[in-house]
This record gives sequence, structure tokens and C-alpha cells, in this order.
Amino acid sequence: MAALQTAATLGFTRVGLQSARAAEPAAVESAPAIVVGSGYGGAVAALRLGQAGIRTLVLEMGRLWNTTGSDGKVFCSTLAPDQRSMWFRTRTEAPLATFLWLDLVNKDISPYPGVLDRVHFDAMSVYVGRGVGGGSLVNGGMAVTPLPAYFAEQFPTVDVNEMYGTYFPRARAMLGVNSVGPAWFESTEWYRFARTSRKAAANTGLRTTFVPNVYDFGYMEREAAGTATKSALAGEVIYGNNHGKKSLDKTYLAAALGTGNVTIHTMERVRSVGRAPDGTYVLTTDRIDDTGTVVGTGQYGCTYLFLGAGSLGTSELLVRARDTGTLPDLNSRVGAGWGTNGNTMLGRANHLWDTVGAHQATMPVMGIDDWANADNPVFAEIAPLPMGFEHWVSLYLAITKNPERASFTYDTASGSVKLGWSAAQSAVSVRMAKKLFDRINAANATIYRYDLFGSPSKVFADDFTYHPLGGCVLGEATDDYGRVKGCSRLYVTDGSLVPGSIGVNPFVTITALAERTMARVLAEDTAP
Ligand code: FAE
Repeated sequence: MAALQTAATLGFTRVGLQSARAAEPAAVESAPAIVVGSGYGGAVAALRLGQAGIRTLVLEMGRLWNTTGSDGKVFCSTLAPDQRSMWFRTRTEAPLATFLWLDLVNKDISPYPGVLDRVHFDAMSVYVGRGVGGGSLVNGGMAVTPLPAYFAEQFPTVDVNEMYGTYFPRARAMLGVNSVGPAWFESTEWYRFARTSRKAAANTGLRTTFVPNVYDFGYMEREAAGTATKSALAGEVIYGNNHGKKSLDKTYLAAALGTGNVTIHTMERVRSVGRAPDGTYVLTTDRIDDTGTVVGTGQYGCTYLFLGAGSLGTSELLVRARDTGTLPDLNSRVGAGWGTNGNTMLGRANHLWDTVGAHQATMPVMGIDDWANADNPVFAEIAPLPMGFEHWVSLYLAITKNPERASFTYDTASGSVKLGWSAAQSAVSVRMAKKLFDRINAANATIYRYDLFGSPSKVFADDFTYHPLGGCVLGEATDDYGRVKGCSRLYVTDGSLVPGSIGVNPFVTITALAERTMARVLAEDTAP
């Protein structure tokens, strides 16, 4: 695979087009195709365009994570965060705010384009990855294929057989999905926490299931044996993994650059999208430096525009474009259908004899699968809490079937895009998670932990999500293949296509849908 590099203008024609806006630079860099964002949707688009021989520029607002800091590492660990951890913050904002109600988790840091962002809206904040690879840099690597029946419920116009026969397998193969060895799982201290949660689930009569991951479990076993540098076994995850994880920069994006047709510009945030009189797309970007200062403005032109800026990024760009009139033909479903995938986090306190281990791998490999329970469908990921000491806490990220949806709207006064999600909508997820975990506590004579999420008695973290989904839902804001309605040659390939819920961790679905879109678009839309 080719090493990742960025090049300022490699492969692009600089043409002296008339600027669309007087205040902007006259020079416009043009490429046949532009991809905004380098997460799952963007990476699939870039690779398949590059393979088709189409010169493609990827614009990414975050950094390329390939240089080491003074500690010799590219990423910092979750237990000792520094400036590399979060996107322009003076203090980290980890999902677990406290431990024993003490502010032990978060640390002061200097502002820097760090790898994890927490985007705050009124009643919901959303964690996203920033950098070449998007969410793949910070996520837990859980590579879960949804149940066909639920996929079909969410995407009634998509051919399920084709998805499960072609696009899910293609996505999993490209992403490097593998599974923990069952024998090693049963014996290693690093997954004691998962076995303890499995026992509590079994005592309740609940089913658990192994969950595949993109972390290389062969590498992890070598970490445990002391023959490889520790990453998942050294507390690395939400601020990046220095080893072991097949993030997109090592899979799709490396292959995309290897085609010779793809270039990535980093630290360049697309601010607006419009159209020139000839129908080509015109993008304006802010170029930022390591202090976050805008040091320049870019203008780009393309024939084919692919939006892979994630549910938040793509929804924001399109809502703004519609409501400020730069793309007035976008329909009213742009910005709608957003949900949290029903995310709720919680902790349980185990009995003293049910230890979870001082040593915990950061990659989850097991979930409690109660999705088939029609009264209260929940899939709960058994999450690690690697504090480096025994704490008897079982942590979970519950994915509930919350039907609530919200919309993004453009606020003319501030020029910003708002999300209309309310606390009452999160309460629906909490009720469902509580119903399941009340059962688990009753069966095991255990209680919740009250000390993990800030305020004195907060049991359920209902104010953030890892799984923002929707905003440009397939078949509503777009046609059935991600072609944006009202704007020819404009495509969405990321999580904004998923209507707010998919029942499992979402990146395999996002990747497979992007593969499906690219196969169709390259066959039908880009032919000469
Ligand atoms: P994403 O990966 O978010 O990529 C969007 C990219 O666009 C980012 O690199 C942005 O910096 C960039 N961008 C945004 N706006 C602009 C702009 N205006 N101009 C230029 N660039 C822009 O989108 N999912 C799983 O399936 N399994 C897991 O175990 C899992 N764990 C997670 C843990 C954490 C802490 C987090 C935050 C997420 C987790 N997720 C997990 C969710 C998963 O990472 C997420 O669904 C995907 O990354 C979404 O993919 P997209 O392609 O939609």
C-alpha cells in the first residue's frame, strides 16, 4: 500500500476562472471530482473514483496523523491526554466525566487540531474524529453488520440480497475485519471485564454475541505476550491508536492514494458549496494552521462532488447551501431524519468477587443482544473502562431502538446550523436502556454506578452520542443511491444517509452503502 502523503496542488490544474465571489481569490483549482471529508464515506468514494481513473481531490479539515510528538508517538493515550487528544480545546471532554465523582479523567491541554472533537448542540453533543481517516482514527473498531430484517426496515428501497451478498462482504474485506480468538478471549486477563459482563447477562437469561473488529487480534495477542508495542493494551483508543488498528489511512485511503489519481488536502475546511453557471460545483474553504487561525481561503471547482463530511458535516454544508441560496434546489428533507442511534452509556457496580481486571483491552468484542425483544429492543456493547486498577465497574454503550428524530436548521442571525434534538428525545433511549439493565441488576443483585457522568446521581449518559446518523436520508434527501435530489452530479456517501438508527455500531453499514453508491454512480453517471 502506498504511504499516505499530502501534496499542496499535485495533479491539479490551476485555472484563472472568474471568481464566484469578489472577495475570494481569482485562482480556482479544479478537478473532475472532489470528495469532502476522509471518513468512511469519503474514503470509499476516493478509492473507487481513483480506481476508475478519475482525478480526485479530497478536502479534509483535520490533520494527517503521521508525525510523532516529543514522546515518539503519533497519538497520545486516553489516560495521559495532551494537545493531540482534542480538536482545539483547553481541557479534554471525555465521555466519562468523573470517577467516584472526582474530576480524575479530564486534563488541561493546549489548543491544537487534536483527533477527537465533541460538537455541542443545545441538548446533545456529538463525538467525531478529525483527521485523515475521520472516525476510524478514534473509534472502538467494532465492525458490526446489522440484522438484515432491521436493515430492510430502515432502507425499504434497497435490495437486501445485494447488500448482504455483495456490499457488506466487500466493505468488511476492505476494512480488514477480524475476530478475537475464542480460546484467547476465554483465558486472557485483558478481556476479564467482558467475561464478567457476559456472566451477568447470562444470569439474566440474555444472549451475548462476539463482535468483530478492525483491530488486528494477532497483533493484540503479541502485545499481551510482550512481543509487540502495546496500543489497545496500553489504554489507547479515543485519542487514536499508535498500533494494531486498521484505520482508513491504512486501508481505503492508502489504496486510494496508490491509484495515483487521488490527492488529499488537510487542514482545509469546506465552508460553502455552490454552483457555477455551467453547472459545475464551486467550493470555498478555510485553510487553518495549528492554532486554528484561518491563514487562507481556497476555491475549488469540480464536475462531480461527493460529500463524506459525516452526518454533521454534510448536513451542515447542505442545509446552509439550501437556506442561503447557493444550492436553492435542495429539497426540504435535507437536514431531516437525524438520530443518535439510540446511544446511552451506563455503568453497573459488580460484587467484589466479580472483578473486571486492572488490565483491560480498549477494543470491545462482545455485546448483549436483546434486539429481538419486540417490547424493548436493545443491543448493548460491553465497553472497557481501562483505568489501570480494579474498579469493579461494568460499562456499556446501549444502542436502543429510539424512534425519535430531529432536524438541522439554518440560523440566519448567527449564520450557524442548529440541531433540534431535545432532552426529552434522549429520555426515550434512557427508558429503554434502563428497562434492560434493571433486569440485569435484579438478576444479579447489583446496582448502577452513580459517579461516572458528572452530576451526583446521573446514571445514564444521555447527552452525547458516538453514532450521529441522518440529515440526508437515502431515498428522501437523495435518490436510492445517494444522488442528491435537485442537484445533478452531487452525491452523499456518509452516515447522513442512515435514518437515525441502524441497531448496531454503524461504520460497516456506512461503508457498504458507500460501496453501493459508488458502483452505481461509476457505472451510470461518469461515463463519457
Ligand atoms: P466521519 O468518519 O465522521 O468522517 C467525516 C470526515 O469529514 C472527518 O474526518 C471530518 O474531519 C471531515 N469534515 C467534516 N466537515 C468537514 C468540512 N466542512 N470540510 C472538510 N472536512 C470536513 O464520517 N462506529 C462503529 O461502527 N464501531 C465502533 O466501534 C465505533 N466507535 C466509536 C467510538 C467513538 C469515540 C466515536 C467518536 C465514534 C465511534 N463510531 C463507531 C462511529 C463511527 O466512527 C462513525 O459512525 C463513522 O466514523 C462515520 O463515518 P462517516 O463517513 O459518516
